Amino acid sequence: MWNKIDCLSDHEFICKYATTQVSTTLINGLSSSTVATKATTGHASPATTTVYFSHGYTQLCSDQVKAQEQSGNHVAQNDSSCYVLFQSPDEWSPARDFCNNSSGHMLTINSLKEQVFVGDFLIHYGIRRGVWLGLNDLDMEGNFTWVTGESVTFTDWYSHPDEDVMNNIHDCVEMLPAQAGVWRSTMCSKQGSVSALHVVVCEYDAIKPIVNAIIG
Ligand SMILES: [Ca+2]
Ligand SMILES: [Ca+2]
Repeated sequence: MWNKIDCLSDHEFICKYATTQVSTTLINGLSSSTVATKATTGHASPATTTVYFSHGYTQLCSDQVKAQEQSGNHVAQNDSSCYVLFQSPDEWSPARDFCNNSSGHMLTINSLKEQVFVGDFLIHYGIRRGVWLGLNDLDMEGNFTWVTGESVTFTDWYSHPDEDVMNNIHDCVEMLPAQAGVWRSTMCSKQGSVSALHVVVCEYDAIKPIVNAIIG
């Protein structure tokens, strides 16, 4: 029940604040210097840039992803995604199905920040081989799309697309961590003596934390 009373009398009071979503960038405590460097130079150099990947931070990953970490697979979390590194399957289509069947999807790079983070993650664990991206032009030559249906908002092609991308043999895309994480179109599967040996990164949604900010 409410009651009208003199405004000068002593009372307890309660303050109400808006609910705030935690910025995972702040949780990670990471700097943006790597992103700035890459934006300036075109490609980040792992030898000279700040490490953006925060080793061991997986608190916002699902129990399923944490179980992968317990099994010995390398796991990382950044912003709204968690990433798990697998050494197989080697060919693109089985790798895509493998990620889908584990309630995730093949790695999609949607921003410069994600590109730098994943590049640092791979370098941290000494990955030199090509890493499959969930990007392909299997349906229409030259029209590259993500397996998730996400818009293509960022690319980091190794060379001019006309030189390397627009052909009917190279319909899948790999990231090359040993070459500053640049992307290159390549064959989706083993052809003759050419191996399709690749590393697979599956991407999963991270848990979105909600905290109530309580001030003084
Ligand atoms: Ca992504
Ligand atoms: Ca193609």
